[in-house]
Amino acid sequence: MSVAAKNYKLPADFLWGFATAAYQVEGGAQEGGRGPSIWDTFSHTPGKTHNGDTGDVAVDQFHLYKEDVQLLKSYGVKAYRISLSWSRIIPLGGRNDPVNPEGIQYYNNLINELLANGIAPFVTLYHWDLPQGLEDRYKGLLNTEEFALDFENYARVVFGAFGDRVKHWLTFNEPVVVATLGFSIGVFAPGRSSDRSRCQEGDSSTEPWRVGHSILIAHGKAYKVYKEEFKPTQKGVCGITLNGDWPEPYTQTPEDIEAAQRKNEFAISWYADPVYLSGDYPASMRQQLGDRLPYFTKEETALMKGSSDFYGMNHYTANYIKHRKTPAPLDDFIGNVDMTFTSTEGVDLGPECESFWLRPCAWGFRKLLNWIYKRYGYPIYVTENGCSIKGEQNLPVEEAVNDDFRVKYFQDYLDAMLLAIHEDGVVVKGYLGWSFLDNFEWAEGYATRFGVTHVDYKTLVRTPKKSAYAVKKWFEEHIEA
Ligand code: PNW
Repeated sequence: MSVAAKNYKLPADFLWGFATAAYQVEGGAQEGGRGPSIWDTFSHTPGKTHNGDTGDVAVDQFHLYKEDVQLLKSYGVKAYRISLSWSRIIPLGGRNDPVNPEGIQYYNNLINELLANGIAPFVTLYHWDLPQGLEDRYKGLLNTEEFALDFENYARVVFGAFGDRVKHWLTFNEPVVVATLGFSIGVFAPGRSSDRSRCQEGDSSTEPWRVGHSILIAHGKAYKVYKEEFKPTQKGVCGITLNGDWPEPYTQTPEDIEAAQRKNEFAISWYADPVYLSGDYPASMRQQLGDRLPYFTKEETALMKGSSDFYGMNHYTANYIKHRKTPAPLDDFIGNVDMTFTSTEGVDLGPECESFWLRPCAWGFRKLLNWIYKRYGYPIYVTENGCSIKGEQNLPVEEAVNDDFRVKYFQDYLDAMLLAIHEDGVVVKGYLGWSFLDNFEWAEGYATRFGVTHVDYKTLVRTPKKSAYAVKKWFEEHIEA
């Protein structure tokens, strides 16, 4: 029977919508008293982003937010996920640095505009844009103690300023990506790696693990602030969001099955075990990394354990995972496995997208929802899911809006989620597609598009794509009245 024929429904309070992040959409980089972030510095460094693209203007949501809220409303969404630019709120970033009233005003305007139109803001505190001031002052994320104290202060400022109206909070977005792409491969800000052909500084064998530790401690402190100082009166929820692809064993040998499990532990449990399970890192990571992986003190373990009200899940794709016989290299961060998109029979997991790392594979979503729910048992909010389309950036707008490839991606993934909920008993409370708008796709600049809304980067004109209406229709058909 087709999924549609089963007539499964989601409850009326299922929170769905689309997501973006500050540096990818806001622009206004030099306006409203905003201080620079490490992504300003990185994107302005020659050779770091495709075509030298930057987020200086991005899609200018800073000025066009009212128009964007109307567009969101026309899509029928119940929630919009945004992130706050820390350096717009505290331009230098630190706990003794001044708060910028214009920054607070901008987010008040956006949040109020959303609420006035019946849309709930789902707000991330850290989507990769560390204030440059903190990078300069003490090397940012590499300094666990200073970073955690400054993040705690920033969190207190924003919960206090917006928490009367914001009921869904995320501390960090995808800490694995921050730690590995920023500090092992060096292709994301601040661009550190042992590879001297690409980066002047960095140590891929130790820094990613230190950075991950800093994020966890900072997250724990911010969660504690919310729980103790704000939650009793504001009554919202606060969590962290972790990315993960589904690791399918390449063969059914015990070695490949174990390798796939280990890959998931390096990608997900690195953060999820401390937060949702044991307060400590998984054994497989300790075994491979030894003392390069930091240790939690007793107090820190207590701080970690249970420090999230839900599981925030970003998910895009799947991989086949093969056991590796050779010892793990010092810069390995995926559990010493080999990854491929092609099965033993030579069949690909899914068709190519513009992003080299992404192949649509909806059954992997269902499997990962199950894996996460079984291991951690927390209600899940899917906080990102979506795809780029190969060559979409070369199409004129009239053709780009006919994004049937993306329509199919969303329908398949949403159907897979529905089956996980109804047939496997996974608890999912919300779904936010990536992305509301085409936007600054980090090192890939504006060349890779993920939006359900086309943006003409010259005129900043927004045009809805088919996928926006397909997602709207899917939820209309699947949410109880
Ligand atoms: C996520 N990878 O990033 C981010 O949260 C978004 O800001 C981003 O635009 C979106 O996914 C699409 O890329 C990722 O290389 C970046 O595997 C890179 C990877 C995965 C996720």
